[in-house]
Amino acid sequence: MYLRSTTAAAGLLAFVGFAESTVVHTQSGAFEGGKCSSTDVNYYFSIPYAEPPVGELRFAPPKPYHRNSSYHVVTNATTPAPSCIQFSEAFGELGTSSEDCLFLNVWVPASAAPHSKLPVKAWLYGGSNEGGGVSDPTYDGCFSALDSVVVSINYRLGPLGFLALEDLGLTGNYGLMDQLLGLHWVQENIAKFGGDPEKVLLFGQSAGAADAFAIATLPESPRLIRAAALESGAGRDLATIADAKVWYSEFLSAMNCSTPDLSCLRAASPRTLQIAASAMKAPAVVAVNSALANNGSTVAAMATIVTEVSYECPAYRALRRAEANGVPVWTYRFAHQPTCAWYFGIEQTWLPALGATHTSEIPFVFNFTSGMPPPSGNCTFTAAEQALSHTMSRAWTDMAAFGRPAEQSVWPSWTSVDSKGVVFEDAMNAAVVDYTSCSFWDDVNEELNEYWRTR
Ligand SMILES: *[C@@H]1O[C@H](CO)[C@@H](O)[C@H](O)[C@H]1NC(C)=O
Ligand SMILES: *[C@@H]1O[C@H](CO)[C@@H](O)[C@H](O)[C@H]1NC(C)=O
Ligand SMILES: *[C@@H]1O[C@H](CO)[C@@H](O)[C@H](O)[C@H]1NC(C)=O
Ligand SMILES: *[C@@H]1O[C@H](CO)[C@@H](O)[C@H](O)[C@H]1NC(C)=O
Ligand SMILES: *[C@@H]1O[C@H](CO)[C@@H](O)[C@H](O)[C@H]1NC(C)=O
Ligand SMILES: CC(=O)N[C@H]1CO[C@H](CO)[C@@H](O)[C@@H]1O
Repeated sequence: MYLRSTTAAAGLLAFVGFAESTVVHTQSGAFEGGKCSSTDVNYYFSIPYAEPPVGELRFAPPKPYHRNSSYHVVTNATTPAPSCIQFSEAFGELGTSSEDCLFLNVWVPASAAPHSKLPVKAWLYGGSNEGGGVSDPTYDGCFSALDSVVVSINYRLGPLGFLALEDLGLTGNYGLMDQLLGLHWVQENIAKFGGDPEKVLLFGQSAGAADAFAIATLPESPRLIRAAALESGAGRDLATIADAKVWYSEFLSAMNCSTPDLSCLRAASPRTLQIAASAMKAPAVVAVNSALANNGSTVAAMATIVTEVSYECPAYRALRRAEANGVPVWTYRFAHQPTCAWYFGIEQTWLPALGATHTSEIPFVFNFTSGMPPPSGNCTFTAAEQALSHTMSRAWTDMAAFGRPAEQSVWPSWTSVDSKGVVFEDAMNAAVVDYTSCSFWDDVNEELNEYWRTR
Protein backbone atom coordinates (compact mmCIF):
# COMPACT_ATOMS: atom_id res chain seq x y z
CA MET A 1 0.00 0.00 0.00
CA TYR A 2 1.23 3.38 0.94
CA LEU A 3 4.24 4.28 -1.02
CA ARG A 4 2.65 6.33 -3.74
CA SER A 5 3.89 9.55 -2.17
CA THR A 6 7.53 8.80 -3.02
CA THR A 7 8.33 8.69 -6.69
CA ALA A 8 11.53 6.71 -6.24
CA ALA A 9 9.69 3.87 -4.64
CA ALA A 10 6.85 4.08 -7.14
CA GLY A 11 9.44 3.72 -9.87
CA LEU A 12 10.93 0.72 -8.14
CA LEU A 13 7.53 -0.89 -7.82
CA ALA A 14 6.67 -0.23 -11.43
CA PHE A 15 9.98 -1.84 -12.32
CA VAL A 16 9.19 -5.04 -10.43
CA GLY A 17 5.78 -5.04 -11.99
CA PHE A 18 3.31 -4.63 -9.12
CA ALA A 19 -0.02 -3.20 -10.22
CA GLU A 20 -0.93 -2.17 -6.70
CA SER A 21 1.76 -1.45 -4.16
CA THR A 22 1.72 -3.25 -0.85
CA VAL A 23 5.04 -1.77 0.35
CA VAL A 24 5.19 -0.50 3.92
CA HIS A 25 8.19 1.30 5.43
CA THR A 26 8.99 0.32 9.01
CA GLN A 27 11.93 0.79 11.33
CA SER A 28 12.88 -2.77 10.32
CA GLY A 29 13.01 -1.76 6.65
CA ALA A 30 10.58 -1.69 3.73
CA PHE A 31 8.41 -4.73 3.10
CA GLU A 32 6.41 -5.81 0.07
CA GLY A 33 3.44 -7.86 1.26
CA GLY A 34 1.21 -10.41 -0.41
CA LYS A 35 -2.53 -10.64 -0.91
CA CYS A 36 -4.73 -13.21 0.82
CA SER A 37 -6.32 -15.47 -1.77
CA SER A 38 -9.92 -15.28 -0.59
CA THR A 39 -10.22 -12.05 1.40
CA ASP A 40 -9.38 -8.38 0.84
CA VAL A 41 -6.49 -8.55 3.26
CA ASN A 42 -2.75 -8.05 2.69
CA TYR A 43 -0.13 -9.93 4.67
CA TYR A 44 3.48 -9.21 5.63
CA PHE A 45 5.45 -12.24 6.78
CA SER A 46 8.80 -12.54 8.54
CA ILE A 47 9.35 -8.94 9.64
CA PRO A 48 12.36 -8.94 12.01
CA TYR A 49 11.73 -7.14 15.30
CA ALA A 50 14.90 -8.29 17.12
CA GLU A 51 18.45 -9.19 16.23
CA PRO A 52 18.88 -12.96 15.76
CA PRO A 53 19.06 -14.36 19.34
CA VAL A 54 22.16 -16.42 18.64
CA GLY A 55 25.72 -16.57 19.98
CA GLU A 56 26.08 -14.15 22.88
CA LEU A 57 22.38 -13.31 22.56
CA ARG A 58 21.33 -16.91 23.32
CA PHE A 59 19.83 -16.94 26.86
CA ALA A 60 19.83 -13.13 26.85
CA PRO A 61 17.22 -10.39 26.50
CA PRO A 62 16.42 -9.69 22.84
CA LYS A 63 18.06 -6.68 21.18
CA PRO A 64 15.90 -4.43 18.98
CA TYR A 65 16.47 -5.07 15.29
CA HIS A 66 18.68 -2.55 13.54
CA ARG A 67 18.12 -2.21 9.85
CA ASN A 68 21.38 -1.64 8.01
CA SER A 69 20.04 -1.81 4.48
CA SER A 70 19.33 1.20 2.34
CA TYR A 71 15.92 2.84 2.60
CA HIS A 72 14.92 1.83 -0.90
CA VAL A 73 15.69 -1.86 -0.62
CA VAL A 74 12.30 -3.54 -0.44
CA THR A 75 12.18 -6.97 1.19
CA ASN A 76 9.82 -9.58 -0.21
CA ALA A 77 7.63 -10.32 2.84
CA THR A 78 5.73 -13.32 1.49
CA THR A 79 7.93 -16.11 2.83
CA PRO A 80 6.60 -17.69 6.04
CA ALA A 81 8.87 -17.21 9.06
CA PRO A 82 10.59 -20.25 10.53
CA SER A 83 9.31 -21.16 13.96
CA CYS A 84 11.60 -20.88 16.95
CA ILE A 85 13.30 -24.18 17.90
CA GLN A 86 10.52 -26.54 19.05
CA PHE A 87 10.74 -28.41 22.33
CA SER A 88 7.34 -30.16 22.20
CA GLU A 89 5.28 -31.91 19.55
CA ALA A 90 1.94 -31.03 21.14
CA PHE A 91 0.66 -27.90 19.36
CA GLY A 92 4.12 -27.70 17.79
CA GLU A 93 4.70 -26.13 14.40
CA LEU A 94 5.31 -28.42 11.45
CA GLY A 95 7.23 -26.01 9.20
CA THR A 96 10.91 -25.15 9.25
CA SER A 97 12.41 -23.94 12.50
CA SER A 98 15.49 -21.89 13.32
CA GLU A 99 17.15 -20.26 16.29
CA ASP A 100 17.01 -17.08 14.17
CA CYS A 101 13.25 -16.74 14.61
CA LEU A 102 12.37 -13.34 16.09
CA PHE A 103 9.99 -12.32 13.34
CA LEU A 104 6.41 -11.19 13.36
CA ASN A 105 3.60 -11.31 10.82
CA VAL A 106 1.09 -8.54 10.07
CA TRP A 107 -2.26 -8.77 8.28
CA VAL A 108 -4.16 -5.61 7.28
CA PRO A 109 -7.36 -4.83 5.37
CA ALA A 110 -6.41 -4.02 1.77
CA SER A 111 -8.19 -0.66 2.14
CA ALA A 112 -6.09 0.40 5.15
CA ALA A 113 -3.85 3.46 4.98
CA PRO A 114 -1.52 5.08 7.53
CA HIS A 115 -4.30 7.39 8.78
CA SER A 116 -6.86 4.58 9.23
CA LYS A 117 -6.24 4.12 12.98
CA LEU A 118 -7.65 0.61 12.98
CA PRO A 119 -7.80 -1.52 16.12
CA VAL A 120 -4.86 -3.93 16.44
CA LYS A 121 -5.00 -7.54 17.66
CA ALA A 122 -1.62 -9.03 18.64
CA TRP A 123 -1.55 -12.84 18.98
CA LEU A 124 0.55 -15.10 21.20
CA TYR A 125 0.28 -18.77 20.18
CA GLY A 126 0.02 -21.61 22.69
CA GLY A 127 2.08 -24.79 23.04
CA SER A 128 3.21 -24.89 26.70
CA ASN A 129 5.91 -22.29 25.92
CA GLU A 130 7.68 -25.26 24.31
CA GLY A 131 6.09 -25.34 20.85
CA GLY A 132 4.11 -23.29 18.34
CA GLY A 133 4.84 -20.55 15.84
CA VAL A 134 3.35 -17.75 13.75
CA SER A 135 3.37 -19.80 10.54
CA ASP A 136 0.93 -22.41 11.85
CA PRO A 137 -1.91 -22.18 9.28
CA THR A 138 -4.51 -22.41 12.06
CA TYR A 139 -3.39 -18.89 13.07
CA ASP A 140 -3.78 -17.42 9.58
CA GLY A 141 -4.91 -13.81 9.92
CA CYS A 142 -6.50 -13.52 6.47
CA PHE A 143 -10.04 -13.91 7.86
CA SER A 144 -9.89 -11.86 11.08
CA ALA A 145 -8.09 -8.79 9.67
CA LEU A 146 -11.08 -7.50 7.69
CA ASP A 147 -11.89 -4.89 10.35
CA SER A 148 -8.56 -4.60 12.14
CA VAL A 149 -4.81 -5.18 11.95
CA VAL A 150 -3.66 -8.61 13.14
CA VAL A 151 -0.10 -9.16 14.40
CA SER A 152 1.42 -12.53 15.33
CA ILE A 153 4.67 -12.61 17.32
CA ASN A 154 7.23 -15.43 17.34
CA TYR A 155 8.91 -15.91 20.71
CA ARG A 156 11.62 -18.24 22.00
CA LEU A 157 10.53 -21.54 23.52
CA GLY A 158 11.72 -24.18 25.96
CA PRO A 159 15.21 -23.65 27.44
CA LEU A 160 16.03 -21.10 24.71
CA GLY A 161 13.10 -18.99 25.93
CA PHE A 162 13.08 -19.70 29.64
CA LEU A 163 16.36 -21.20 30.96
CA ALA A 164 16.75 -19.79 34.46
CA LEU A 165 19.88 -20.66 36.41
CA GLU A 166 20.80 -17.93 38.86
CA ASP A 167 24.18 -19.56 39.53
CA LEU A 168 25.08 -18.85 35.90
CA GLY A 169 23.51 -15.40 36.00
CA LEU A 170 20.53 -16.49 33.92
CA THR A 171 17.17 -15.12 35.08
CA GLY A 172 15.02 -16.65 32.34
CA ASN A 173 11.86 -15.31 30.66
CA TYR A 174 13.59 -14.39 27.37
CA GLY A 175 10.40 -15.59 25.62
CA LEU A 176 8.34 -13.03 27.54
CA MET A 177 10.93 -10.35 26.75
CA ASP A 178 10.58 -11.27 23.07
CA GLN A 179 6.82 -10.76 23.32
CA LEU A 180 7.36 -7.38 25.02
CA LEU A 181 9.85 -6.27 22.37
CA GLY A 182 7.32 -7.35 19.71
CA LEU A 183 4.74 -5.13 21.41
CA HIS A 184 7.20 -2.22 21.45
CA TRP A 185 7.70 -2.78 17.71
CA VAL A 186 3.91 -2.60 17.31
CA GLN A 187 3.86 0.74 19.17
CA GLU A 188 6.51 2.20 16.90
CA ASN A 189 5.47 0.77 13.55
CA ILE A 190 1.84 -0.28 13.37
CA ALA A 191 0.53 3.15 12.32
CA LYS A 192 2.41 2.68 9.03
CA PHE A 193 0.13 -0.30 8.36
CA GLY A 194 -3.03 1.62 9.31
CA GLY A 195 -3.18 0.45 12.93
CA ASP A 196 -3.75 2.61 16.01
CA PRO A 197 -1.05 2.02 18.65
CA GLU A 198 -3.51 3.18 21.32
CA LYS A 199 -5.94 0.37 20.47
CA VAL A 200 -3.85 -2.77 20.87
CA LEU A 201 -5.43 -5.96 22.18
CA LEU A 202 -3.01 -8.68 23.28
CA PHE A 203 -4.72 -12.06 22.82
CA GLY A 204 -3.33 -15.50 23.42
CA GLN A 205 -4.31 -19.08 23.98
CA SER A 206 -3.07 -21.60 26.56
CA ALA A 207 0.59 -20.72 27.27
CA GLY A 208 0.02 -17.65 25.09
CA ALA A 209 -2.82 -16.65 27.45
CA ALA A 210 -0.68 -17.28 30.53
CA ASP A 211 2.05 -15.11 29.00
CA ALA A 212 -0.44 -12.39 28.03
CA PHE A 213 -1.76 -12.45 31.60
CA ALA A 214 1.78 -12.00 32.93
CA ILE A 215 2.40 -9.12 30.52
CA ALA A 216 -0.92 -7.49 31.48
CA THR A 217 0.24 -7.33 35.12
CA LEU A 218 3.46 -5.43 34.32
CA PRO A 219 3.66 -1.71 35.15
CA GLU A 220 4.64 -0.92 31.54
CA SER A 221 1.68 -2.75 30.00
CA PRO A 222 -0.70 0.27 29.83
CA ARG A 223 1.80 1.90 27.45
CA LEU A 224 1.79 -1.20 25.21
CA ILE A 225 -1.72 -2.65 25.28
CA ARG A 226 -5.23 -1.43 25.87
CA ALA A 227 -6.68 -4.81 26.81
CA ALA A 228 -5.91 -8.51 26.93
CA ALA A 229 -8.02 -11.51 25.84
CA LEU A 230 -6.97 -14.69 27.58
CA GLU A 231 -8.18 -17.96 26.09
CA SER A 232 -7.70 -20.93 28.41
CA GLY A 233 -4.64 -20.07 30.42
CA ALA A 234 -5.07 -17.00 32.60
CA GLY A 235 -4.62 -17.19 36.35
CA ARG A 236 -2.64 -20.42 36.52
CA ASP A 237 0.16 -20.75 39.00
CA LEU A 238 3.51 -20.20 37.32
CA ALA A 239 6.86 -21.64 38.32
CA THR A 240 9.01 -19.42 40.51
CA ILE A 241 12.72 -19.11 39.79
CA ALA A 242 13.27 -21.49 42.73
CA ASP A 243 10.97 -24.09 41.09
CA ALA A 244 12.74 -23.59 37.78
CA LYS A 245 16.13 -24.12 39.40
CA VAL A 246 15.33 -27.76 40.20
CA TRP A 247 14.25 -28.55 36.63
CA TYR A 248 17.03 -26.64 34.94
CA SER A 249 19.75 -28.09 37.18
CA GLU A 250 18.70 -31.51 35.89
CA PHE A 251 18.63 -30.08 32.38
CA LEU A 252 22.19 -28.89 32.80
CA SER A 253 23.26 -32.42 33.79
CA ALA A 254 21.44 -33.84 30.76
CA MET A 255 23.51 -31.48 28.58
CA ASN A 256 26.69 -33.46 29.45
CA CYS A 257 28.80 -30.29 29.69
CA SER A 258 32.18 -31.21 31.18
CA THR A 259 32.25 -27.75 32.71
CA PRO A 260 28.65 -26.69 33.29
CA ASP A 261 29.04 -23.06 32.33
CA LEU A 262 27.43 -20.59 30.00
CA SER A 263 29.94 -21.12 27.19
CA CYS A 264 29.06 -24.82 26.99
CA LEU A 265 25.34 -23.97 26.95
CA ARG A 266 25.91 -21.35 24.24
CA ALA A 267 28.08 -23.63 22.13
CA ALA A 268 25.56 -26.48 22.08
CA SER A 269 23.60 -27.06 18.89
CA PRO A 270 19.81 -26.61 19.03
CA ARG A 271 19.52 -30.37 18.46
CA THR A 272 21.60 -31.06 21.59
CA LEU A 273 19.33 -28.75 23.60
CA GLN A 274 16.30 -30.63 22.25
CA ILE A 275 17.82 -34.00 23.17
CA ALA A 276 18.60 -32.83 26.70
CA ALA A 277 15.11 -31.34 27.09
CA SER A 278 13.37 -34.46 25.84
CA ALA A 279 15.35 -36.55 28.33
CA MET A 280 13.67 -34.42 31.02
CA LYS A 281 10.03 -35.31 30.36
CA ALA A 282 8.21 -36.13 33.57
CA PRO A 283 7.22 -39.84 33.66
CA ALA A 284 3.52 -39.12 34.23
CA VAL A 285 3.31 -37.07 31.04
CA VAL A 286 5.08 -39.75 29.03
CA ALA A 287 2.65 -42.39 30.30
CA VAL A 288 -0.41 -40.37 29.37
CA ASN A 289 0.98 -39.41 26.00
CA SER A 290 2.07 -42.91 25.05
CA ALA A 291 -1.33 -44.33 26.02
CA LEU A 292 -2.92 -41.93 23.55
CA ALA A 293 -0.03 -41.72 21.14
CA ASN A 294 -1.81 -43.25 18.11
CA ASN A 295 -4.26 -40.38 18.19
CA GLY A 296 -1.35 -37.91 17.65
CA SER A 297 0.28 -35.84 20.38
CA THR A 298 -1.77 -32.68 19.88
CA VAL A 299 -5.00 -34.62 20.15
CA ALA A 300 -3.71 -36.48 23.18
CA ALA A 301 -2.87 -33.19 24.82
CA MET A 302 -6.35 -31.82 24.16
CA ALA A 303 -8.08 -34.99 25.31
CA THR A 304 -6.14 -35.27 28.55
CA ILE A 305 -6.60 -31.74 29.74
CA VAL A 306 -8.89 -31.53 32.72
CA THR A 307 -10.94 -28.48 31.91
CA GLU A 308 -12.09 -27.58 35.36
CA VAL A 309 -8.77 -27.78 37.12
CA SER A 310 -6.52 -26.56 34.34
CA TYR A 311 -8.52 -23.69 32.90
CA GLU A 312 -11.87 -22.89 34.42
CA CYS A 313 -10.82 -22.33 38.00
CA PRO A 314 -7.60 -20.47 37.17
CA ALA A 315 -9.79 -18.20 35.02
CA TYR A 316 -12.04 -17.69 38.04
CA ARG A 317 -9.02 -16.73 40.15
CA ALA A 318 -7.91 -14.32 37.41
CA LEU A 319 -11.38 -12.73 37.35
CA ARG A 320 -11.32 -12.21 41.11
CA ARG A 321 -7.81 -10.75 40.99
CA ALA A 322 -8.89 -8.31 38.29
CA GLU A 323 -11.97 -7.31 40.28
CA ALA A 324 -9.92 -6.82 43.44
CA ASN A 325 -7.58 -4.52 41.49
CA GLY A 326 -10.41 -2.50 39.97
CA VAL A 327 -9.72 -3.80 36.44
CA PRO A 328 -12.92 -4.16 34.33
CA VAL A 329 -13.25 -7.79 33.27
CA TRP A 330 -15.52 -9.95 31.11
CA THR A 331 -15.83 -13.72 30.92
CA TYR A 332 -17.08 -16.34 28.46
CA ARG A 333 -17.61 -20.06 28.39
CA PHE A 334 -16.97 -21.76 25.06
CA ALA A 335 -19.38 -24.71 24.82
CA HIS A 336 -19.72 -25.29 21.07
CA GLN A 337 -18.47 -28.49 19.46
CA PRO A 338 -17.03 -27.49 16.04
CA THR A 339 -18.25 -29.45 13.00
CA CYS A 340 -14.85 -29.11 11.27
CA ALA A 341 -11.38 -30.02 12.50
CA TRP A 342 -9.20 -26.95 13.09
CA TYR A 343 -5.67 -28.37 13.37
CA PHE A 344 -3.89 -30.39 10.72
CA GLY A 345 -3.92 -34.00 11.96
CA ILE A 346 -7.31 -33.92 13.69
CA GLU A 347 -9.66 -36.42 12.03
CA GLN A 348 -13.26 -35.43 11.43
CA THR A 349 -14.44 -38.59 13.24
CA TRP A 350 -12.73 -37.50 16.48
CA LEU A 351 -14.79 -34.32 16.87
CA PRO A 352 -17.64 -35.79 18.97
CA ALA A 353 -15.13 -37.25 21.42
CA LEU A 354 -13.20 -33.97 21.60
CA GLY A 355 -16.33 -31.84 22.07
CA ALA A 356 -15.76 -28.20 23.01
CA THR A 357 -12.15 -28.88 23.92
CA HIS A 358 -9.00 -26.90 24.62
CA THR A 359 -8.15 -24.83 21.47
CA SER A 360 -11.56 -25.36 19.78
CA GLU A 361 -12.44 -21.65 20.07
CA ILE A 362 -9.41 -20.67 17.95
CA PRO A 363 -11.03 -20.96 14.47
CA PHE A 364 -13.95 -18.82 15.71
CA VAL A 365 -11.66 -16.11 17.08
CA PHE A 366 -9.70 -16.23 13.80
CA ASN A 367 -12.96 -16.19 11.76
CA PHE A 368 -11.61 -19.28 9.97
CA THR A 369 -14.67 -21.00 8.53
CA SER A 370 -13.77 -22.98 5.40
CA GLY A 371 -10.95 -25.04 3.92
CA MET A 372 -10.62 -26.82 7.25
CA PRO A 373 -8.51 -28.23 8.65
CA PRO A 374 -5.88 -25.82 7.34
CA PRO A 375 -3.89 -25.60 5.23
CA SER A 376 -6.00 -27.40 2.60
CA GLY A 377 -8.95 -29.26 4.13
CA ASN A 378 -12.37 -29.39 2.51
CA CYS A 379 -14.71 -28.85 5.47
CA THR A 380 -16.86 -25.71 5.81
CA PHE A 381 -18.50 -24.49 9.01
CA THR A 382 -22.31 -24.40 9.12
CA ALA A 383 -24.07 -21.07 8.57
CA ALA A 384 -24.64 -20.81 12.33
CA GLU A 385 -20.96 -21.45 13.01
CA GLN A 386 -19.98 -18.81 10.47
CA ALA A 387 -22.27 -16.36 12.27
CA LEU A 388 -20.70 -17.36 15.60
CA SER A 389 -17.23 -16.81 14.09
CA HIS A 390 -18.21 -13.35 12.90
CA THR A 391 -19.59 -12.54 16.37
CA MET A 392 -16.53 -13.79 18.22
CA SER A 393 -13.92 -12.25 15.93
CA ARG A 394 -15.83 -8.96 16.10
CA ALA A 395 -15.93 -9.11 19.92
CA TRP A 396 -12.13 -9.46 19.98
CA THR A 397 -11.84 -6.50 17.60
CA ASP A 398 -14.21 -4.48 19.80
CA MET A 399 -12.03 -5.33 22.80
CA ALA A 400 -9.16 -3.68 20.94
CA ALA A 401 -11.24 -0.74 19.67
CA PHE A 402 -13.25 0.10 22.80
CA GLY A 403 -11.72 -1.88 25.67
CA ARG A 404 -14.90 -3.97 25.99
CA PRO A 405 -16.11 -6.94 23.91
CA ALA A 406 -19.69 -5.69 23.28
CA GLU A 407 -22.43 -3.48 24.72
CA GLN A 408 -23.16 -4.23 28.38
CA SER A 409 -26.63 -5.58 27.46
CA VAL A 410 -25.06 -8.07 25.01
CA TRP A 411 -22.01 -9.13 27.04
CA PRO A 412 -22.28 -7.92 30.65
CA SER A 413 -19.07 -7.30 32.55
CA TRP A 414 -18.21 -9.82 35.29
CA THR A 415 -18.52 -9.25 39.03
CA SER A 416 -18.22 -11.80 41.81
CA VAL A 417 -21.73 -10.83 42.93
CA ASP A 418 -23.67 -12.03 39.88
CA SER A 419 -20.98 -13.79 37.75
CA LYS A 420 -22.44 -12.63 34.44
CA GLY A 421 -20.84 -13.25 31.09
CA VAL A 422 -21.66 -15.04 27.83
CA VAL A 423 -21.82 -18.64 26.75
CA PHE A 424 -20.83 -19.49 23.17
CA GLU A 425 -22.92 -22.46 22.14
CA ASP A 426 -24.84 -22.40 18.84
CA ALA A 427 -24.80 -18.62 19.28
CA MET A 428 -23.55 -16.09 21.82
CA ASN A 429 -25.93 -15.67 24.76
CA ALA A 430 -25.64 -13.59 27.90
CA ALA A 431 -25.72 -15.92 30.89
CA VAL A 432 -24.49 -16.53 34.39
CA VAL A 433 -21.13 -18.29 34.06
CA ASP A 434 -21.10 -20.78 36.88
CA TYR A 435 -17.83 -20.98 38.80
CA THR A 436 -19.32 -22.43 42.00
CA SER A 437 -17.37 -25.69 41.74
CA CYS A 438 -14.15 -23.70 41.89
CA SER A 439 -14.11 -23.27 45.64
CA PHE A 440 -13.59 -27.05 45.82
CA TRP A 441 -10.82 -26.97 43.22
CA ASP A 442 -9.26 -23.92 44.87
CA ASP A 443 -8.91 -26.00 48.04
CA VAL A 444 -7.38 -28.89 46.08
CA ASN A 445 -5.06 -26.43 44.36
CA GLU A 446 -3.94 -24.96 47.67
CA GLU A 447 -3.21 -28.44 49.01
CA LEU A 448 -1.30 -29.42 45.88
CA ASN A 449 0.76 -26.24 46.08
CA GLU A 450 1.47 -26.94 49.73
CA TYR A 451 2.51 -30.50 48.81
CA TRP A 452 4.93 -29.29 46.12
CA ARG A 453 6.31 -26.58 48.40
CA THR A 454 7.12 -29.07 51.16
CA ARG A 455 8.21 -31.99 48.94
C1 LIG B 1 23.96 -5.96 7.90
O1 LIG B 1 24.05 -6.66 9.13
C2 LIG B 1 24.30 -8.03 8.99
C3 LIG B 1 24.28 -8.67 10.36
O2 LIG B 1 23.74 -7.84 11.32
C4 LIG B 1 25.63 -8.25 8.29
O3 LIG B 1 25.84 -9.63 8.10
C5 LIG B 1 25.61 -7.53 6.96
O4 LIG B 1 26.87 -7.64 6.38
C6 LIG B 1 25.25 -6.08 7.14
N1 LIG B 1 25.14 -5.43 5.84
C7 LIG B 1 25.63 -4.25 5.59
C8 LIG B 1 25.39 -3.72 4.22
O5 LIG B 1 26.27 -3.60 6.40
C1 LIG C 1 8.19 -12.73 -3.54
O1 LIG C 1 8.42 -14.10 -3.30
C2 LIG C 1 7.40 -14.94 -3.81
C3 LIG C 1 7.71 -16.35 -3.37
O2 LIG C 1 9.04 -16.70 -3.63
C4 LIG C 1 7.34 -14.81 -5.33
O3 LIG C 1 6.29 -15.59 -5.82
C5 LIG C 1 7.09 -13.34 -5.68
O4 LIG C 1 7.13 -13.17 -7.06
C6 LIG C 1 8.14 -12.46 -5.03
N1 LIG C 1 7.81 -11.06 -5.26
C7 LIG C 1 8.71 -10.21 -5.78
C8 LIG C 1 8.26 -8.81 -5.91
O5 LIG C 1 9.82 -10.56 -6.09
C1 LIG D 1 -15.24 -12.36 9.52
O1 LIG D 1 -15.65 -12.70 8.21
C2 LIG D 1 -16.79 -12.00 7.78
C3 LIG D 1 -17.19 -12.59 6.43
O2 LIG D 1 -16.15 -12.54 5.55
C4 LIG D 1 -16.48 -10.52 7.71
O3 LIG D 1 -17.63 -9.81 7.34
C5 LIG D 1 -16.00 -10.03 9.06
O4 LIG D 1 -15.57 -8.70 8.98
C6 LIG D 1 -14.84 -10.88 9.53
N1 LIG D 1 -14.46 -10.49 10.88
C7 LIG D 1 -13.27 -9.96 11.16
C8 LIG D 1 -13.01 -9.66 12.59
O5 LIG D 1 -12.42 -9.73 10.33
C1 LIG E 1 24.43 -37.28 27.37
O1 LIG E 1 25.05 -38.52 27.49
C2 LIG E 1 24.17 -39.64 27.53
C3 LIG E 1 24.97 -40.87 27.81
O2 LIG E 1 26.02 -40.98 26.91
C4 LIG E 1 23.42 -39.69 26.20
O3 LIG E 1 22.49 -40.77 26.23
C5 LIG E 1 22.68 -38.41 25.98
O4 LIG E 1 22.03 -38.41 24.71
C6 LIG E 1 23.63 -37.22 26.06
N1 LIG E 1 22.88 -36.00 25.99
C7 LIG E 1 23.03 -35.10 25.03
C8 LIG E 1 22.22 -33.86 25.16
O5 LIG E 1 23.80 -35.24 24.10
C1 LIG F 1 -12.47 -34.26 2.16
O1 LIG F 1 -11.19 -34.58 2.69
C2 LIG F 1 -11.19 -35.84 3.36
C3 LIG F 1 -9.84 -35.98 4.03
O2 LIG F 1 -8.80 -35.72 3.13
C4 LIG F 1 -11.49 -36.93 2.35
O3 LIG F 1 -11.49 -38.19 3.00
C5 LIG F 1 -12.85 -36.67 1.72
O4 LIG F 1 -13.11 -37.61 0.72
C6 LIG F 1 -12.93 -35.26 1.14
N1 LIG F 1 -14.31 -34.99 0.75
C7 LIG F 1 -14.61 -34.41 -0.39
C8 LIG F 1 -16.06 -34.18 -0.63
O5 LIG F 1 -13.77 -34.08 -1.22
C1 LIG G 1 -4.61 -48.47 21.60
C2 LIG G 1 -5.77 -47.88 20.87
O1 LIG G 1 -6.65 -47.30 21.44
N1 LIG G 1 -5.79 -48.06 19.55
C3 LIG G 1 -6.85 -47.54 18.69
C4 LIG G 1 -6.37 -46.25 18.01
O2 LIG G 1 -7.34 -45.79 17.10
C5 LIG G 1 -7.63 -46.70 16.06
C6 LIG G 1 -8.64 -46.02 15.16
O3 LIG G 1 -8.29 -44.71 14.94
C7 LIG G 1 -8.19 -48.01 16.64
O4 LIG G 1 -8.40 -48.93 15.58
C8 LIG G 1 -7.20 -48.59 17.64
O5 LIG G 1 -7.79 -49.71 18.30
